[in-house]
Amino acid sequence: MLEKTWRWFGRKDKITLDMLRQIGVEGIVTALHDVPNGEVWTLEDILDLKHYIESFGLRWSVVESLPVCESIKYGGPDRDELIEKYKISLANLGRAGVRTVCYNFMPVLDWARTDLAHPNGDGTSSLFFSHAEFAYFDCVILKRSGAEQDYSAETLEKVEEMKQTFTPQDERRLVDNIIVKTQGFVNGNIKEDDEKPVEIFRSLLSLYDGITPDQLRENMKYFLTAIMPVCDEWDIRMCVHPDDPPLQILGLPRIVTCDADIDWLMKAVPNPHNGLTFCSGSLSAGAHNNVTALARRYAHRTWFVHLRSTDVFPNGDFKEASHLAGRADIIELCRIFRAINPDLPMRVDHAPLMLGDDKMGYNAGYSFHGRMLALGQVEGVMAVVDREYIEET
Ligand code: DNO
Repeated sequence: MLEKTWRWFGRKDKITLDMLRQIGVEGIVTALHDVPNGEVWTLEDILDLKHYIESFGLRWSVVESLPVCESIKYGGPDRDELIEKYKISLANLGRAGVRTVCYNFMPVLDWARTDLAHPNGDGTSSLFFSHAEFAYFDCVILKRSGAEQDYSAETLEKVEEMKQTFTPQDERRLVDNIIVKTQGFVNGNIKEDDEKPVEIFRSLLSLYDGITPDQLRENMKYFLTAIMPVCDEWDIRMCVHPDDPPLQILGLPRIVTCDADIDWLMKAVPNPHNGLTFCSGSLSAGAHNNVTALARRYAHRTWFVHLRSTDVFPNGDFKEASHLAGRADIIELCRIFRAINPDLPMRVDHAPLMLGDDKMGYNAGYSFHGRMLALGQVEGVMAVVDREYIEET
């Protein structure tokens, strides 16, 4: 069976390690959330958190994330210095025996959603992405030059309609959802208490003026090539998280969105320590991706699995689905990953808000009851898949 892990946000997380061991979690996925981006993770801080996790009979299985600074992504003048610091943090993780490291190479915005509590009709709610609302944010709030060219006539028509009805509160909610609430807790660029998030965001976007996807690719290859010797020395498995959603947004270059992108990345740095976080939810949100085919193709370079699924609508909007439905066939994915590596760490990713989760102030996507139900569902799937595998081999 894949290792059952859970994303935990550190000692401040309202979902405690004591709760997690009661629901069958084996491994913890976490980060030194209090260390600002770009600063070294000291061995002392790493060991302190590791020992805390172990005192509950759990293990620190995966780092999510050791964030890559913007300057490394766009190739700023201080990138070599930042890469050196990144290498020291990696070596310290290696010394402490925490050897699977998730990161992403998405410029400015980590993941994006427009609605964090889209009603499902049964009293629960899920995360949702609306192209029209995103376009409204881009064209009307952000006022990005040339933004209109990136949207269909149908989407722009909806934006015009929204202009008639949207209140300042609606606009504030969109800003919060797109660049504040989903970003702060992932050590993103915008913090919950930033007073002018839109202005900060605009200046961050401008860092990428003139950076093409090919340039970003070169910068990613440069970064990976530079850190591989440390990864080899300490057996650190780097696993890039795909872009979520796997689409071009806000005029930014995005380079981990599809089969061709992943193929390029695996070949550009063929070292097996350059691997993937197979996030079935993110990949499934792009109608161009066949998630099962991607898993078959890249399971041998996958060091961490996020299980989640989405429903994608004809206009491209998407909603996060049950772990047993939607575009990602989680049953088949469990078969594929189980056959390649039964010890692979797996976490259920975002899940609905249910049974009072909405009142708890959890980080967007990271409910307790919703994720617990999802873990139960996936654990059941894994138990069956495991038996199938043993009987067949
Ligand atoms: C969102 C997460 C991402 C992920 C990072 C990895 O819920 O899946 O924020 O942690 O992209 O670096």
